[in-house]
Amino acid sequence: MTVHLARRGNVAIVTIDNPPVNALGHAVRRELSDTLARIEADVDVAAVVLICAGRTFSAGADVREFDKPPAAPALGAVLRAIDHATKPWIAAIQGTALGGGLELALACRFRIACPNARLGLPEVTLGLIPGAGGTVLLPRLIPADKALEIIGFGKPVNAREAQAVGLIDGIAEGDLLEAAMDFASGILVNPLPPPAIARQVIPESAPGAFVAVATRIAAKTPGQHAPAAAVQALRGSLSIPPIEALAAEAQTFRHLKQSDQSRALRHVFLAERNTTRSVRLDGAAPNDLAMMGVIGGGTMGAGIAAACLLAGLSVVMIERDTAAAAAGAARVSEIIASSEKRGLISAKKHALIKRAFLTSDDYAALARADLVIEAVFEDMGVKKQVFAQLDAVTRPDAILASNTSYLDLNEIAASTRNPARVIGLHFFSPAHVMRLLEIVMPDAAADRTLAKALSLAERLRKVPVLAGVCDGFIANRIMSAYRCECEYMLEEGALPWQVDRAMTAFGMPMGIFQMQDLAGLDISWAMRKRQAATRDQDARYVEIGDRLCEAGRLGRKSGRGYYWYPDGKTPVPDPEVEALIKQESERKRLRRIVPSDAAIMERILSTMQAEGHRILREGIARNADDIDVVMVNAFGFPRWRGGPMFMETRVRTTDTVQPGTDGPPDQDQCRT
Ligand code: T1G
Repeated sequence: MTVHLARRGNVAIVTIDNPPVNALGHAVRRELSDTLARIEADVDVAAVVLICAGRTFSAGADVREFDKPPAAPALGAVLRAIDHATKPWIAAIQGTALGGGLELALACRFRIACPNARLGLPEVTLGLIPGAGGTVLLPRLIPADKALEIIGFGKPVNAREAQAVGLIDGIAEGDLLEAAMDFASGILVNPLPPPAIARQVIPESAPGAFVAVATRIAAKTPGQHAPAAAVQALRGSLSIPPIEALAAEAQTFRHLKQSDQSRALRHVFLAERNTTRSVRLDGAAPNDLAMMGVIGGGTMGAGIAAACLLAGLSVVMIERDTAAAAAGAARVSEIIASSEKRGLISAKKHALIKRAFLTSDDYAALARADLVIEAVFEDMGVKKQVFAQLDAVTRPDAILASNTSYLDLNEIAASTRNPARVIGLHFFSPAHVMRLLEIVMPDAAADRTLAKALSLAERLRKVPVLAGVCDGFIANRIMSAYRCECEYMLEEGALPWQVDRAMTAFGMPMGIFQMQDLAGLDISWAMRKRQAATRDQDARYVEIGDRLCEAGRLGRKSGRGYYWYPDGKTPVPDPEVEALIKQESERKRLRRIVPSDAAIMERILSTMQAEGHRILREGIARNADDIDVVMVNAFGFPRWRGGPMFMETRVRTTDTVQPGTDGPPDQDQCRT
């Protein structure tokens, strides 16, 4: 049973109990429908309280059912029956009421929520629009522009915001069920309002407000079908009878559900939740970590320390001297202050964080740490020295982690007294924001070590992806491969701004050359110079980056790189770079042919896919879905395209770049 019925006086209590998030799967829909019929037939029932068991109200339709044949009753049918119930239903909301879960609450005559509840219609994040009446009922409860804001952006609102716009009828302080029972007894003495479906739509809250929201939605979601469809559905439901609007909504929903973009978004949603499904290990629970050590207070170390502090962990940050420790502490304090300023934490939480944070230049301060992460200079010698000191001062059961982005973790582990407790935790900058965490597994790492790392990932609400030890693990290795392919394209006829334009038109947040200018060209230049002696002289090697650095063009920080930055931040195509690139083509006797944007993206995609297959063959990634999760979360590969591996196997439509099938030959020299 997933739906339970109880009675208290003349109030029926309907409880949905379908862990973990009370998704409205087939069993729930069927039992809810049966329960509604029983209540309608029961003359002793005057009102109904609908509540969910566990930590949250319903999170909506069951995402795992979308690719199965529809099973009656459809959610819309169940909700329309509740709309027309002769006894008023009161939705009592805790946690989140999302998607079909909120639509279920909208079908109820009243809604009350806990103070920390969140309510939303996030269907556009799955490439859909609400499919059970959300676009029809919501603008009959709140102003049309507010309804469009919620549906078009897919972002939940909190209980107070919901009450302010009229989405809920009250906030339940204290026990939710008791508050709902009190609310029920209160409504029975007054005339009932009509169900939302029978009300008139509420006009926009100010002239032009609806169009303003629609304009923002279009600007924020270029290339995406669902947000545009949401605007159209809302606009329609304001001007046609609800029955027609429901039919139009259902038709649009069915169409979107079959679309490549929705299948891609649902793929990423589930893939992000499956990265560690079969890796669940005993030996560590999320509350098994209390004190963290962070070695290094630079950008990465400060970001990691801030992420841990914001997750409620205490942190000891070690730097080489008091001045560096103070600078690191200042970086952390700036991040935490910004979090409070943006309303992400309260002043009280900020004060607690301050008390949980210690900086020192003495490793002895790490004596009680449960897990220590080093984020020092990317040099094997420096890292071995750090681990030697950690060996000497940390508890024997403490986990030692490196944030290295490419050094050999097996070599680092082997330099310690107990390699079983060493692991890689590769954060992406800014570490307190980026959700991806590559958990890099040295050969000797014990299960307990991995369990602790997974526990930290869960505590930090990161998306953990397991990676084997290799140069660049998964993310940076694939990025190096397609960066190299883009440099080939420069020699063969493309220009940086054309490649970057093709990438952003595809949906990437930034082109590869603008990204390199942002990171600084000198870092990889120094690495290439270090590796020059061992480089395979017969392999293709692009010298454009070297020429740029030799000319003092080190990227945005020097005002010039692949681009010119006249104002210090806006990239402008630079004729000098064009001339330099053409000289390189001429020196290599390469005839320049300007490629199309589609050809550029096809080469980039096929390079990502070819490197992804190598990574799978070498066992560096556990499956192709993990690679998609990495590319979406590390480099902003557009979620609505699913990831390079998804595109290769499951997308065959004209509106996307047709990925090549045979990737480029091995290009080891490119990974520098
Ligand atoms: N269906 C099935 N499983 C779901 C689910 C869903 N809607 N939402 C979450 N899960 C599973 C998830 O896979 C994981 O499983 C577990 O619950 C915990 O999730 C008709 C058609 C609710 C805010 O888009 O936003 O309704 O790994 O790790 O971080 O118009 O899950 O434990 O086996 O994310 O605490 C609209 C999606 C659907 C909400 C909880 N609803 N879910 O976050 O836990 S379309 C959504 C979330 C729809 C209607 C349309 C989050 C959460 P496992 P989690 P969390």
